[in-house]
Amino acid sequence: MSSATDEKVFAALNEFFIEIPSWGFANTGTRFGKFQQAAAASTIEEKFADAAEVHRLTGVTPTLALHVLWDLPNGVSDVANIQKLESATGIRPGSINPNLFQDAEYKFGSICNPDPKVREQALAHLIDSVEIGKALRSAEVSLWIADGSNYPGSQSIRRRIDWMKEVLRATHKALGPDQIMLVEYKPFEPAFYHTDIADWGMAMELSRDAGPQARVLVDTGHHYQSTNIEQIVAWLLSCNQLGGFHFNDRKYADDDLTIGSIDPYQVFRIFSELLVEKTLRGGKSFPAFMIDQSHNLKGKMEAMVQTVCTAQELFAKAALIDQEKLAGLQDSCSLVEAEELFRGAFWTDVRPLVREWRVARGLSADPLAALRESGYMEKITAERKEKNAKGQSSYA
Ligand code: PSV
Ligand code: MN
Ligand code: MN
Repeated sequence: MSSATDEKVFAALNEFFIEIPSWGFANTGTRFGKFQQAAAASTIEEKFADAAEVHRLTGVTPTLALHVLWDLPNGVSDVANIQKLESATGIRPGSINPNLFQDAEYKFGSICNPDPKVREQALAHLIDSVEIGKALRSAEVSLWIADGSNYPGSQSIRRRIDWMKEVLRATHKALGPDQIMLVEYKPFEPAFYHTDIADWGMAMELSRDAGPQARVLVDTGHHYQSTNIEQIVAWLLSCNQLGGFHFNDRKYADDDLTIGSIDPYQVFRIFSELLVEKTLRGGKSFPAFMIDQSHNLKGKMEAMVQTVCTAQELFAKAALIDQEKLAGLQDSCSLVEAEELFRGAFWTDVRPLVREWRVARGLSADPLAALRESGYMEKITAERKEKNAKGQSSYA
């Protein structure tokens, strides 16, 4: 590899940061059951400690996404505790994720519920989440709306659009100048007939309608099979509506598997679109990169470190693409040459270069090996096993 290419990849890696989710450290499961892991985090203190360890090892995860109900169950009153943890660990609170899907009153929806009182309650929670974000100086408020219905004719899709627009406009009004409201979409689950925000078109319309500080959040697991996600990314970039990503991989539905474990080429193609924006179209910054995974079989610490390293490697591969040369080949319709250039970057083993980049920053060349050697997992297993055996968790 030439040193100019090395420098290009190093420069790209210097700009690569990815947020990790608090819920990725907690005991989760499937709808069939929960497998308790002895080392899982069950308190916000433990989640911050685990996040700090991932950041110490990888150097690229300075922020932790927070889920309001799970991490700040008392809402704004819990802000002081989060600030204390921020000072103690150096990990900054990341995106604030309101929770409008768990409480019994949301059985028939939250911001789309036919009952105006429930919609009001949902709006109050969204505004609380915005206030939490302000107090914590966190930029993103990430909205995933689980609303939908299970049977045709059982709900008015049309009226629910109006209700949703009203609430999202009101939420946008509450934003501070440095905040951004992200609208996430998902085609199904928990609802199985219609979901109120099912795809990027709906999310973009809602985001545009809500106001200038709203954007779309793309969760890679929230599409039908074979959807061309990089094309959605290109469109959102073109419309200046891309706000962030929830990265994960899947084989079947919203499986929340490790990034790139099933289809690494897809992540590479998404990163390539983002790098085109940056290198050829004057893009100033990347949208927010966030992980949205919860592992119920893999150890949580190992899964998180493995995820971050994989994301970095796929980003480095995409940074190898000579985008100017590729644009020339595309213009001359040199199909095979263009494809080979693209594919060639994907098949290049960048791991030695990423290791070099880590060492140059005083990090361990192999964060996963460093985690295993650090004794951290043994320590948290010993500290937490009794509590976890009793089945306590942040979901309790
Ligand atoms: C829903 O499937 C989702 O992707 C949303 O982003 C939630 O906030 C997250 O998972 C955790 O439940
Ligand atoms: Mn998500
Ligand atoms: Mn999801």
